Amino acid sequence: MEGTLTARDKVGVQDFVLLDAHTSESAFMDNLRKRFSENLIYTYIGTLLVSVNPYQELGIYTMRQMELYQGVNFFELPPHVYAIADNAYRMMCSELNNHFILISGESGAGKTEASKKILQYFAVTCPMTESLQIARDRLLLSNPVLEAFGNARTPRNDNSSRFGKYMDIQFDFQGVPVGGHIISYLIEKSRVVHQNQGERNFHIFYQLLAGSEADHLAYLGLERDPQLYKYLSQDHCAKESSVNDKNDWKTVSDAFSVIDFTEADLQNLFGIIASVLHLGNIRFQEDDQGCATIPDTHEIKWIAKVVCPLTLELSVYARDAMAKAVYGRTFTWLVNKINSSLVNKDFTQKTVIGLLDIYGFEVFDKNGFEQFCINYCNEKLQQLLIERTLKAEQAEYETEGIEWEPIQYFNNKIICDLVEERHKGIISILDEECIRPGPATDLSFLEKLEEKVGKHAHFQTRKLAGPKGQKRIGWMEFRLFHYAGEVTYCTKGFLEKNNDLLYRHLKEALCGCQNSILRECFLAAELENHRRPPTVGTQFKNSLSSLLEILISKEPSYIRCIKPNDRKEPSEFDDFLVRHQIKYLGLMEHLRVRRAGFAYQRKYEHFLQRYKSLCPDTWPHWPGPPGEGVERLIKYIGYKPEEYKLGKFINGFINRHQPLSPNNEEFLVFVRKNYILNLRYHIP
Ligand code: AOV
Ligand code: MG
Repeated sequence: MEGTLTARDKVGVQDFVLLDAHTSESAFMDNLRKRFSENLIYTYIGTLLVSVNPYQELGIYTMRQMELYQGVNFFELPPHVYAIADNAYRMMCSELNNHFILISGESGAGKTEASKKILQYFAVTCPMTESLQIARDRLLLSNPVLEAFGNARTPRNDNSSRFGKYMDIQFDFQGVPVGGHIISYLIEKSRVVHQNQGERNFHIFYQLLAGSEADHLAYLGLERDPQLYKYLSQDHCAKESSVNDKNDWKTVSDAFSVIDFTEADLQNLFGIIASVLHLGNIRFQEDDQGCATIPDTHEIKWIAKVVCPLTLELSVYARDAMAKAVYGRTFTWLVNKINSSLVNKDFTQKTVIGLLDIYGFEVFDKNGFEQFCINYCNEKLQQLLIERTLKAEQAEYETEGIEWEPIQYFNNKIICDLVEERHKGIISILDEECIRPGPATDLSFLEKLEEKVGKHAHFQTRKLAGPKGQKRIGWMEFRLFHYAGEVTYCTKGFLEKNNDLLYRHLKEALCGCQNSILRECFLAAELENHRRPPTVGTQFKNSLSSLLEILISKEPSYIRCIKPNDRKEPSEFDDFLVRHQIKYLGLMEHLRVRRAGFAYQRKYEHFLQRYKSLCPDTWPHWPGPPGEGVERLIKYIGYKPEEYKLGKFINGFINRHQPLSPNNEEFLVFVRKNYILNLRYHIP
């Protein structure tokens, strides 16, 4: 039929499951590209949402859109991040359980934007009482504050998250948002003292200089021009057109007043930010004995307002270590402070929706300890996704005795182990080098790696490089073959950053200083504790493992973000780049499992509760075991046998002779993939 394009030809299908049975990667790509060119950035794979960063405002996040998605069945409207949010919310309300929404994808793919849209959706659409409006506002306004202190420009993203963020939004039994809690993960504090080509320091420094009143700046001893500050002028890109520091300062200041920060808090907080800038401008000179002296004590005066006394023996290293420690701990203080304003003690029975927005996988020209941690974190989340979708789902069919043709996928557990395994993984090897007596260096660490994991299939160094023709690896470098691609890391700085030590006399100075925030951050007890604190790598590993525990106990929703091009350009769809992401995100495998599997799975009792009104036998109440009620219900609706499967009744048989027990939870109903689409028409 030449010349007549059907809607489907033009805009593709909104759920990849609806593509032809033997979908190839090219067909997948075609569908995504087609939709992207029509500004349709969202597509489902079943209930998973694939999102392509449009790099432009599309007008799809209006109040009207939010109202549209509210309480509507998942597949009835075009795919949207609001549908994911709404679905999680409805399920939480009806099943009274906890959920999380995991947003993943590489740096610049749109995770943070998605998480903000979700939070806004809840803020606007959830029921609200007057007394709880403040809780809602605080939840919303915690975002600009944390972004100011925790985000920065990188070559990949002008507003790149440099910390990981997990936020619980807490709801009461009526679905009213009543409070929240934020956990932050490893902020990249080295950025405070050093930025690579094309990067900036954290936004807050520029915002303060650009937006603050003249007399406030004078009070802090600061000038407006960021170029005057060593920590802000390393790459001459202090002025970044796409970031509006002056306006953002206004947003952040307004937010502070809502989140319960007092004048004194703010004075102390910006005293610290200013002192970090002054600290960076301290210059040292060598005297006759080879010791460092400070020729110009101008800056010291300003810092001494905060920290006193400073000795003259500071080296550049100590100076930078101090700036990093001060900033890092202040950030933690900030998160705690925000948390205390989000606490709501009036509600004990709460359910939550957790939002996870971390730093995405990243590869730069030079990759250090920070990229190593960030990419390891991404491996862990990919692992969680695999475990919970590809692996768990297939295993479940097996235990439920449902026929199944296994689908192969790459399991990145092997890379997680390479990094984190006890006594054997890279983090353990690094820790050993950090604590062993004798001279350990970044080079000796590399040699240990070669000795201990040199033969690992996902590891390489120059010495043990694989076949010829591969990209060069430098003398101080090692390469990891991550699930998302290869990254070459330079070991320079690994030991120091993992140790993260601060000279004792600096700590003493900070413990005794006037600034009450710093006094909270640097407790005197720390000076008396002579045990070595866990290294940064080990702390991060432990915090990720607790994060996974938090997530595993909740019902998941997934958003997979894709970056359409490397130039931050709208309407540009780089086939090579997108295809690579589809591959490593495992989207084809996910589609195969989804298609062969069952689109809709619910525990018997939940299914019955939801649909019992469709059948006179089960309405208003089914007296028998839920599994039998479900059987009766689907027979009545007229499902054909090939359109659904019921999970094993093993527990059912036992339960029939026993009082109802939590084991009833094990009953599962599997409904054939397209069926839930039809089912909705039956709903009265
Ligand atoms: P990220 O969170 O995934 O990267 P962001 O969410 O910060 O990426 O997105 C990067 C930029 O892309 C944003 O600043 C927006 O300009 C644009 N963008 C993303 N999503 C949308 C959207 N839905 N509509 C319009 N523009 C969008 V990182 O934090 O770097 O991993 O560490
Ligand atoms: Mg982000």
